[in-house]
Amino acid sequence: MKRVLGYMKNYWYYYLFGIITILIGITLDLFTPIITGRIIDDVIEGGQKDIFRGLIMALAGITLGRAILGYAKEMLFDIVSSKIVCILRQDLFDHIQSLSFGFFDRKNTGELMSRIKDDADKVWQGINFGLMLVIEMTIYFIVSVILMFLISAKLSILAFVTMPIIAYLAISLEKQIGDTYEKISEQNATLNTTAQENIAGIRLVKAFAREKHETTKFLKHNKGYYKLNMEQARIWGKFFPFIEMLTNLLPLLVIVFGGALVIGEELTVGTLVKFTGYMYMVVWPMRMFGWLSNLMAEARASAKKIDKVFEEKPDIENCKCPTILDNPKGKVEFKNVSLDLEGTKVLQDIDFIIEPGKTLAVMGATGSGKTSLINLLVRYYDVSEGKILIDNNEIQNIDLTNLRENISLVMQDVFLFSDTIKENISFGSELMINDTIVNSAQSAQAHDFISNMEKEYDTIIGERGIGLSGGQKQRISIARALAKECSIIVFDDSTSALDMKTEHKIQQEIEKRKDTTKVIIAHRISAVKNADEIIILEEGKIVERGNHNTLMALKGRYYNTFNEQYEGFAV
Ligand code: DGT
Ligand code: MG
Repeated sequence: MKRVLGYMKNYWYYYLFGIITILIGITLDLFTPIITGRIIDDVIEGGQKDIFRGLIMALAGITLGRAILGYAKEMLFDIVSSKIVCILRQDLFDHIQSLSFGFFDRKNTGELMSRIKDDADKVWQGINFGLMLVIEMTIYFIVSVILMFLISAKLSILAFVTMPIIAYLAISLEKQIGDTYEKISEQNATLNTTAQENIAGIRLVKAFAREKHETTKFLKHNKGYYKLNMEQARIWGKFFPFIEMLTNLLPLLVIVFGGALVIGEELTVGTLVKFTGYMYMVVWPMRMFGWLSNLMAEARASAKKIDKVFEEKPDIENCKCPTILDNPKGKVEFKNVSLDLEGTKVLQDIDFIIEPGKTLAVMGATGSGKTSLINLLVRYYDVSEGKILIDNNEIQNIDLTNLRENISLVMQDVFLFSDTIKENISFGSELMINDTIVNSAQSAQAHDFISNMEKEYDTIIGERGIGLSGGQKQRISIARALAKECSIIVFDDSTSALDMKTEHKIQQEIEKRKDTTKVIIAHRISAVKNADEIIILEEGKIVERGNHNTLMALKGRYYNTFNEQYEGFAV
């Protein structure tokens, strides 16, 4: 909420103009009952026909003025609230971008989508017509009440008897609706998550013929959402008729008692009409009170939810005086590194040095900590113990962006954007020339299949690379990493979907990069055997290390893997 108020402060002049238009509008409105009163008292009863035209013209003028002011007011509030929510949404998106892996491990996509879209929309409603109406209603209410008292204190007291009851009903309504809205908003996030996950994983769902299971799951959340909405409608249903009844009763009471005052000649008919005119200006805000407080409660709740995301701080922070690596040589050093995640020892006492241009290969069973090693190198997580150094600089002291700019990573889980192949390889780097893109694709053995496509590098690939084979996706992600041209490149199980021949060709291309330090994570001996050092991980610890020959001579795990993979082949 504070954040939204801060943005609003920056645009105070829009609100000032908005309030001015509201004030002028209301002032014009206040003349309407006076004019109608005069038409009745002076023209109809008093027979002053000469002023009739003037009064009618004044009424027409007021109507026109109201229309123009109404338009200006709507526009002002629309513009300022859209501006503010646009900035809020952008800041929220940027903030989410800055958060660390740990945050995304805890949150799911659907929930964050709800914050960016639905909650921001609710805030928009609140600071747009919500706020506009609150200001308008309050002024209307106060001014009309004063004028009513000035005209007839007796009638006013009568009219206000019903007011505390309406206020009580509206406050109870707001509280109950507020509680339900909280649940509706949570359920909305769950519904979003369920739909998003199902659509993203639709192929898996179909492969396992689990459509029915997914439909049931969605139905459950959908029904929950429906029930909560019904609960909200029921609460409305419970209070609304009373509010309606009381606000309708008010004019009736005024006409009956006002009529009596007219008969008793305490009041003229014109004054009664004038009074009734102002009374309607009071009734309107009263009717809106419940609905408005509900709308504002929702906006407040959504703003609070957005604030919660803003309160999240990245676990991985940039160093206060960060070092910038200028053309690093690419020496990588792990010094007794350990990583604990939620009480699990994922890595323990990892120690190695890769000299610039050399290759380290990492092998190990699934879950042994290979990817975690890389997550530490690019600071997705920070080490629990030990140090990681690049060119003798501790990575915690290196500027975070600079660190990541200097490491090229082919992730195990290939991610491609629904964009052109060219965009996916250059990844938005406008400075990248076409030659770099094509050369990288050639090295990644992707150029041929890309050239065979109708639009070649301009072919748009579907979300996550739909329309491409697993191996094609891997090759594009390798091309993306090669195009980045860094002094350190990491391949996390990135040739697993390729045949041995293609894998070998890519390897040869990578080996040509003599100045690049390479980290290759793989399960196949063929992918690691040329490395300068091979380490074998087991439950987060290095259990064997050496090059191909020394490890073979050791006749340990590496040797056994070799025999399993090459059984029956003479190599
Ligand atoms: P792979 O890719 O299947 O061959 O396996 P690795 O060797 O790449 O395994 P890795 O590093 O992804 O995971 C090592 C262990 O760490 C595994 O037991 C799962 C655990 N782990 C990974 N990420 C997280 C996390 O975010 N939180 C917790 N608590 N544990 C994690
Ligand atoms: Mg892995």
